[in-house]
Amino acid sequence: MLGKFDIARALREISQLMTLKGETPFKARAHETASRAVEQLSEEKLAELVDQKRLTELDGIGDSLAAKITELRLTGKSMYLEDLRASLPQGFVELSRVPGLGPKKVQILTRDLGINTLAELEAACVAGRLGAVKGFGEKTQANLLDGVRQLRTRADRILLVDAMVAGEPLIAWLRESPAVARAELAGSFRRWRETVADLDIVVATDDGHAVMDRFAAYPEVGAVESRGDTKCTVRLKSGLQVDLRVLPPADFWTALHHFTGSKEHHVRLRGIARGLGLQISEWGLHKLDSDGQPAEKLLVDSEEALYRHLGLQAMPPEMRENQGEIELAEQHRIPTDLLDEGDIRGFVHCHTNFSDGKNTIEQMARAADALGLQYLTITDHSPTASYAGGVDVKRMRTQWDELERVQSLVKVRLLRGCESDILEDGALDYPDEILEKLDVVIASVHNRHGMDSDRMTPRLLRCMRLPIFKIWGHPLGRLLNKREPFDCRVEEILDALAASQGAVEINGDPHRLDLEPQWIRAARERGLKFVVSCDAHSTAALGYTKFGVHLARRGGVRKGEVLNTLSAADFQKAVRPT
Ligand code: DGT
Ligand code: CA
Ligand code: CA
Ligand code: ZN
Repeated sequence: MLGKFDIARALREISQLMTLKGETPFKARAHETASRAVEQLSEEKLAELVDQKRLTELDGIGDSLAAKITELRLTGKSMYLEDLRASLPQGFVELSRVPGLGPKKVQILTRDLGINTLAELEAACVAGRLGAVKGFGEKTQANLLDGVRQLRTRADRILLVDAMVAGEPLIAWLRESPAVARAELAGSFRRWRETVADLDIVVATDDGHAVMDRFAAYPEVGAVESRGDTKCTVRLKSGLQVDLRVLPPADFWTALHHFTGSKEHHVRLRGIARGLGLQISEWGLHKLDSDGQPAEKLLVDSEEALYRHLGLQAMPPEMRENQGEIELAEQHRIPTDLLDEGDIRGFVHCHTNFSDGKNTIEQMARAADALGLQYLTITDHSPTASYAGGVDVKRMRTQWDELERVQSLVKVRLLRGCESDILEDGALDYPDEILEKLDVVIASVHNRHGMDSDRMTPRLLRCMRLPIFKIWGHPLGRLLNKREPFDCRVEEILDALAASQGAVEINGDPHRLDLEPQWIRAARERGLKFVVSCDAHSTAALGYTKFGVHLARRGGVRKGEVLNTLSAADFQKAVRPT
């Protein structure tokens, strides 16, 4: 007899296969909706509805869906699903996930080249065998090869923002259990890494088994992969793995610290501990006796306490990568005024429906008001970014009128800005007389990312040296899991910017998170100032600022180094020096 999660999963698979086969979207959606309805029932309620043939009382479940659910419940399978699976070539589902490869094309590849797996598709692309098939040019072949490789890296690590969407409700679910004294997400997630391989959760409890039962019963869990006395690993339906450790409350802080990592940071600390006759592990901090065996256990009731025992200054998780922070901690030079979410007073990089944003200036302004920020800089795209509806000079003037109108309605100070393309030769995309009338100029590369360093470096150098204050927007142009940072001599460009007038953007869009910490540190060494931005294309995306703040913290950025922690008046002066 199948439980509700297995039934829900089968219904979801039916929905997915229907979509792939090109059936009417309505039918696929009905199965998806039914799968959610089943998931939300208690097991008892499900049994009752099946027994009493009352499933059709549920919203959206008609006779045919009720029959499928009953069949799944009673026999463990669905003939409909089996037929559906059999009607699709082997490997069909996997291959359909490749961007640019629709159901029709998959069928052709399977029929003409016998391709059934991603690996076979990759090999065929590399060997140039697709060219022989009608409808598959050389360009398609190159794109599909890219697609396969993307799919592979994407499967490896997911974006932090997606991990958050998966992890936060799960933590909330655990905290609802009376057995849980404390639950926290650890690992790369807690260190705010831009991508994570899996989620790690640490729970303090006196009843580990109750916590693991609760964990395994989480509705999004697809399978329990392993379960022991202190550790349980599950895979969510999305494919994401989650590791849970349960410990007695007294060991919580050393365990949280251990599973926060990074491993490299932790290995260094263990070495330092040994030098002091101590041993740290997930199970606590112990003094070693004369035989080198753990003896007395020291009290650790916070992460600060752990660092204190080791003679080190504490630091937040974002910095724990063994990239110089241990040396700083030894010298007590970890900044005590690291940038905080609450320090940000203005949004600097925001798009509206004048270019490719979803919302109007007024909606963006009201949202900024609601969030209590002091200023909002509207920075739509410039004309060369035609794909993004770049704003020409005439419309720029219309925008200024609109800014004036909206300003009379809102509290937040509205500033005029632009995100100007850095053209191929390094020039900006507006005439000087327009640039001079703007409060804020962000200069970003949006095309020709593939230039080699010998062409990209001079392009950027020329732009950074322009005698106007510019903010270097999403500096290296990376898109996480999609596009690598472009190739250029970063230090040289930072030198040029430091010698001119300008600041560096730390872009908080979770698909970008650009600049990386190593380059943030390089910019700081040159005394450069930053703006931490959300690069919002909607009111909801104003919230991306927090990702920027934590990225900045990974690079050790202090509040005083960030221009948009200033008041509106001081910010305006800083970005428009006279
Ligand atoms: P990820 O999952 O690749 O995004 O990165 P992490 O850092 O979350 O790595 P993960 O999940 O393998 O392990 C979580 C933490 O557990 C890690 O940051 C430190 C700790 N840890 C795991 N394995 C080891 C180990 O072999 N030695 C030490 N010292 N710590 C470990
Ligand atoms: Ca992890
Ligand atoms: Ca893990
Ligand atoms: Zn941009």
